[in-house]
Amino acid sequence: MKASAIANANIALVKYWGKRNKELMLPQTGSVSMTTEGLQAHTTVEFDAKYPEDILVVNGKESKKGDEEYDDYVGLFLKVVREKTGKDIKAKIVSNNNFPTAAGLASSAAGFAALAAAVNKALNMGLGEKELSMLARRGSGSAARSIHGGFVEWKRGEKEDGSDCFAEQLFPPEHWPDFRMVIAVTSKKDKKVKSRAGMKQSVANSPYYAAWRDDVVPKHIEIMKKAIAEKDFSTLGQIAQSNALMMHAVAIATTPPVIYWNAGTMDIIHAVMDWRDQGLECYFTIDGGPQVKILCLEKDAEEVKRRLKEFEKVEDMIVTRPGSGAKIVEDHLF
Ligand code: 2P0
Repeated sequence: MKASAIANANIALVKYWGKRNKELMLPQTGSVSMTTEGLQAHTTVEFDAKYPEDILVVNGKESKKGDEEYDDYVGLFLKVVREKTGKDIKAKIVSNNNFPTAAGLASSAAGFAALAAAVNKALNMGLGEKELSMLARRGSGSAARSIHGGFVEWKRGEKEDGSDCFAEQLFPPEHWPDFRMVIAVTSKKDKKVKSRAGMKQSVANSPYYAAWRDDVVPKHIEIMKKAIAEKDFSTLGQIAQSNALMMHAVAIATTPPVIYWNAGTMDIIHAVMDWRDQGLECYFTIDGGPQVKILCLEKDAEEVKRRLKEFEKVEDMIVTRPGSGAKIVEDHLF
């Protein structure tokens, strides 16, 4: 009853910001993402009666029942697994990320996609990709998307029980091999407001929430899917950038305000717009943290990197491309 899996983080091109059902982790809207290559979580899980209680070790930091990290995330997820399988054996979980956690690099997406895949194998649950996506969703909404590689749509679904709420691959990574994201890391510190809390507040009181949910996202999803299918980079970039700004407008207008940007974020936003005016075609997107992800094509990635290097506030740069979905590996972490 031991298994390991790896999964990559995904970056949303049309964002998920808000739930309609907290327990089942059902989103207010659908979303579209790209699974990255190499921004990876590697997770090993073992269910064994020798463990008196669940133990979680993420990037070397241990937590268990009573700790926020366990209670609010993995503890809730294991409860779902135990309800589904009827097995109440305790587990040890070890997970490592090769990128900064909790700073807007979607660490929970990669982590829960890897954990869901590993648990499916360890407990012999026999879940197919659709069910696996729904299981990952119960750990963290965006994890539903990291089950798949390439370009992915997480469907909102209509049913109250969540049985039509899962992610599907739109196109595999090979569809667009010269697509790139250059991630400018402007801070490696943990963010103050987790996405989960921020989006909850936005649904509750952002005056722009209804417009985001009813007007913006459904329209952006349709345009985005067509742009991906046609490899229309200009349309994809414009919509991704506009969608990110609108999500942040919703968040910023929340009480208390949810502001993820720092001074470095702002500098890069302006720079990217200037570069585009000068003929370097690139666009930005930003998630629940201060990092800026710059979308470009392979031919321009080196130039984007070269220009970013001139920013003192850029602590690190990561270049990624469309990557693969969650997979089982034989390499156990303990
Ligand atoms: C996204 N984000 O679509 C959006 C954009 C952040 C900004 O999904 O509560 O960690 O675990 O479902 O998935 C981050 O939120 O939140 C996220 P939960 P999650 O990528």
